[in-house]
Amino acid sequence: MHNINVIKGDITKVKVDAIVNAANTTLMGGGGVDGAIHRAAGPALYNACEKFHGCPTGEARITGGFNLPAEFIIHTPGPVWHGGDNGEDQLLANSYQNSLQLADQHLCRTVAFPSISTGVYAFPLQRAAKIAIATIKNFLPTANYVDQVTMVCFDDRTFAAYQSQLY
Ligand code: AR6
Repeated sequence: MHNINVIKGDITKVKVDAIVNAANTTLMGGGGVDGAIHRAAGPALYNACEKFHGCPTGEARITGGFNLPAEFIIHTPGPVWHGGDNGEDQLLANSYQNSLQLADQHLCRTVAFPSISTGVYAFPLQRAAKIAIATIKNFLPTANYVDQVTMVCFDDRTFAAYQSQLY
């Protein structure tokens, strides 16, 4: 009923209308999935991101996909985990919600996310997975175009956490 699927893989290889990047507020690249996306997309992505002059946590910005199979890349800085009493849950939900809204505004049907904030930013995995899946489930019935959302998990532990939230 909900068109959400969870796969294990590398998000730079996924052919969807838009992939989401777990960026930082500079939007100028970094490690983790952000580094992988910038390497795979090519240097033109850096030039495109420069024009935004950064992005606040929980908001999202869109660029082309350049050398990626995806048509668009949506960049969102998730929250850094500071113990959970600093608005982290809401900011993480905002990252998913604002990314999905931007995808829908750009007429995207298929969107893929990495596990935002659960790497370098240290957001607890189960808690992040719960927020991510709930936000996507709530969004889908309101969408005009987005009808398939894929969580692309890089390792078994992440895959298991998101998979467990589907049911
Ligand atoms: N495909 C899918 N998932 C991946 C890939 C990939 N190619 N590579 C890593 N992951 P992280 P964050 C997973 O640290 O916690 C960057 O430096 C990874 O295993 O990339 O939001 C930014 O510039 C983990 O499950 O993002 C920021 O400074 C998940 O992606 C900061 O890190 C997220 O881990 C953002 O930290």
